[in-house]
Amino acid sequence: MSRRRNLALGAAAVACAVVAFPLAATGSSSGPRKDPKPTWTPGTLAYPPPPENPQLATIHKLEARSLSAAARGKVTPTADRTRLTAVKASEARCRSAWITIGVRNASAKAAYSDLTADAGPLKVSRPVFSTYVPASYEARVQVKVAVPDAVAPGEQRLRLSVGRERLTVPVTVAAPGPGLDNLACGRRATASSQDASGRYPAASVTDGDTNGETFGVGNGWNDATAYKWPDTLDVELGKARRIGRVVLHTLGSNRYAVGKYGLRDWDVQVRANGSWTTVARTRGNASVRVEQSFAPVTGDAVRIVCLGSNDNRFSRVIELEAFAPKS
Ligand SMILES: [Ca+2]
Repeated sequence: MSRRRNLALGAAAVACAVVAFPLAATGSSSGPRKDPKPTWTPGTLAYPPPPENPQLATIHKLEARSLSAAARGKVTPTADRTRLTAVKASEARCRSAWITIGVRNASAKAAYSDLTADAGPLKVSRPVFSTYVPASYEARVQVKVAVPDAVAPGEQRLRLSVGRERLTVPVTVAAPGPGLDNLACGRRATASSQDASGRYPAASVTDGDTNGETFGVGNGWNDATAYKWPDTLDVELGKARRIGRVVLHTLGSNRYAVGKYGLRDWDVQVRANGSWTTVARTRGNASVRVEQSFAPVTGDAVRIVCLGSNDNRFSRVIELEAFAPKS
């Protein structure tokens, strides 16, 4: 299948993502012709206008049971975790953590809302998220919380606000102790092949950015040998390091579902004295983030041997992390 065909499929996926999102309420996978009518007041628009950057946000139907009595009838900030840890890593670009924040509209009317995110001395990649949210929906966006050089390990807070409604997420700035420092971050990454467009560089799998929403615009590797396996992705660690854990982030986003585009089967290998040894295996994966611990080994490079993806077409990896054992 040609590259042009591939891009066309990508465009179709975007169209489906926009047109079909009312289906999120029903869980249906039927095509656009069977879409239920929008439940919000359409006004002059057939569908709600997209958020500021549709590639970076997604809108979900609220789960009624998740609404506390206090939240009913309100527009409130949300976060996908109750606590965040950002390691003050040796490599500056990895002194950060990602979190998904959002605006939940539990009122009876659609709303335009400004979500503000303030983390004090920590830097939030997107301090203001302005979005339209239909009644009973939630709009979400991923943001990076970075730790500047001057901030010492300790406790900080991410404060989210929508109007008078507040949500605070504690943020632990951790020292890069054993098992916490990503040894792959900033290291040289190469692959058996990479897409010739330059938009899917292997080097981006060690840049500290795990956000799959920016796949295709520089973040994330895509190989160049469609339907051919295996593909390999190597990260040089610079010197022999003791490794006990690897985290692989494959493609999964609002635009590209992990169950369709994510890496499915792979081996993790470590190189010692020029020889590769398999230390972990994954089969049948459908998750964006896969963490694997194994008996600690010493090596100077980590390799992912890609054996299959969920569309059986290309290998796609957003980030690869390697850690020392925790003790
Ligand atoms: Ca990356």
